[in-house]
Amino acid sequence: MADSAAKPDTEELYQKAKRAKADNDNGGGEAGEEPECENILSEFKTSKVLSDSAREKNIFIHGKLADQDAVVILEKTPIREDTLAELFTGSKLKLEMRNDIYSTYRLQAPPQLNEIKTTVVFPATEKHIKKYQRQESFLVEETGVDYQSITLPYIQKQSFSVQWVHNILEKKAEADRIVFEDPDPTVGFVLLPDFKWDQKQVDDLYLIAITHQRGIRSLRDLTSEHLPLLQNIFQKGKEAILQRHKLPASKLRVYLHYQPSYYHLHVHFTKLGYEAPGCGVERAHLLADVIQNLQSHPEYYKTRTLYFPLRADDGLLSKYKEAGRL
Ligand code: M7G
Repeated sequence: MADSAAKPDTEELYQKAKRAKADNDNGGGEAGEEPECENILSEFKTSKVLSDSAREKNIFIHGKLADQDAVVILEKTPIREDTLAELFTGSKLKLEMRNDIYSTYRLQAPPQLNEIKTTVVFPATEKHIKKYQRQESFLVEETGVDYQSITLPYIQKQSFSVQWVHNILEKKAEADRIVFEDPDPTVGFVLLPDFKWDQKQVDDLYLIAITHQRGIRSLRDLTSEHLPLLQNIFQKGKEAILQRHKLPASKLRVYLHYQPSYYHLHVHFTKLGYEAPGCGVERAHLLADVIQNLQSHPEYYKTRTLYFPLRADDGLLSKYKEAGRL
């Protein structure tokens, strides 16, 4: 085995994957086929399962890649109606049991119909590892004053980097995935698939609209001044999704998270009926309600008490405990 000095660093690891992608793009590969990249996960060493769910068929793993912390999320994808014919004709079937009119099998599908959606966070920070760790949550009550004295100082020091957001806005990443863009610096935004969505079926449709305007951290920063921005995102986001995905506004759940994980204003567009993580009433605020609240009270979100869940080992929860607010 190679010693640690010979192991690839972060950049090298991604360059390896990129080189393999470029080789694939240039030569061979049938039209419409996605390029393969080198399997950087062959070097992944599992440290701990952070959480898993038999029902949701996913697993969140903390481990090491090139001696650095990484989080890998594996998720089985839904079975699509348009692949059924290929699934039935192209699979191997192994009988498990037969009893009267009942029988169960293990169906071994062709590899292209048996993919696992994989997300890699690398290098992962301590905060990423905590985010994916299954934990008990506690509901926090935050007044406007609490926000200023407890929450704001904490998030100014402790929040996740929004480099990935800037990369999208500056077309340094995911440019080919953009569904719609309004480039206006004040009311403009970029609409693109959330990385939780593999875009294979609309049943779990999930897009995010990211504002071009920087410096709006969250719901708390919004005032009636931002109504044109919010109305623009709502209107044009719905139109773009109707055009691209044939889903009318009556099938959409459009909302903001409070607290978000990333403090650069963005809006979630998900399919109604899809139980997206974080769509519960304790975290999701419908954009339609946000707009109405600001129309009737310009400083609504500066003054209201807001409620949100925090996980047991969230540093912000400790701040609320220290302040005797919990
Ligand atoms: P949030 O409300 O700040 O936090 O939403 P949450 O992750 O706790 O929901 C941020 C949204 O951006 C989430 O739905 C993420 O899945 C999504 N997201 C995060 N990252 C790092 C990326 C990314 O790199 N690309 C894309 N397209 N979406 C991302």
